[in-house]
Amino acid sequence: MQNIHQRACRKIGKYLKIYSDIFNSRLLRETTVQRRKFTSSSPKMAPRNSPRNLRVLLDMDGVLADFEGQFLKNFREKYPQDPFVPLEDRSGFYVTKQYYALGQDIGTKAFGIYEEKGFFLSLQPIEGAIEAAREMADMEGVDVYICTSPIKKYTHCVVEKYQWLDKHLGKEWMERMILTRDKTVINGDLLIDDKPNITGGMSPPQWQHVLFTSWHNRDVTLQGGQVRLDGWLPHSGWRDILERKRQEINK
Ligand code: UMP
Ligand code: MG
Repeated sequence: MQNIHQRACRKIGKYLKIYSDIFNSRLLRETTVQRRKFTSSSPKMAPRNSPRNLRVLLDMDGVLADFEGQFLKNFREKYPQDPFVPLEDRSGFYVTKQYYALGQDIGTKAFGIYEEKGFFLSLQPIEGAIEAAREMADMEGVDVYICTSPIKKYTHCVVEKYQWLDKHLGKEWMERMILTRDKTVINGDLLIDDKPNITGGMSPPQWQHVLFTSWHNRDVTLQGGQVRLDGWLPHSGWRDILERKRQEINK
């Protein structure tokens, strides 16, 4: 009786051993596959200390497109009898604020100028801007994005900003477009923008502000980590600003 019992136990033990061998070998195979899966994707990851691309955010109005010049031209053509603010006398970011100071009705007329259909599409490129944007986008180690705020009355503005980019820089630039009323939450290394105080939900923002000189900000004192850029012509030094930042982020 005891013999039968011992034989049965040995048999069960043998089956258990076979089962555990199968189970362990499957487990081992799966783990190896998992490990292989992980290691096969790792060559795509950048090696630890390899330099990363510099991310540049480019504003449109006042940096690529001449908002101020077109505004004045249209205002004077539409309201030749009304007082206006010559570009040399512009101060403060909001052109409408300065026109409201000339009279409530003048301010309302000023608002209407850039809310009109066709205004944003008609803006002339700022001298050297298109060439600089193209060159920047072609630079190795530099990623360029357009970062622009539409007006609240967006009907024409939003679509015309896309059309403007398509017209002057081409279809492939649609991929670079960022439309936002809050630029502080956008991730970048440099923001090239003519607005002196850019505030929003993220304080401080991740980017360094390159203040692009415009009529309204000529006399503004730089603050925080701001640097100034006086236009897009070769002597303006935009390439040096980018190069310095690229070195800084890869230190
Ligand atoms: N803008 C106004 N009022 C002004 C001047 C400009 O609403 O007096 C708008 C025009 C642009 C926006 O859509 O502000 C400026 O956009 P950025 O250049 O900051 O992206
Ligand atoms: Mg601007």
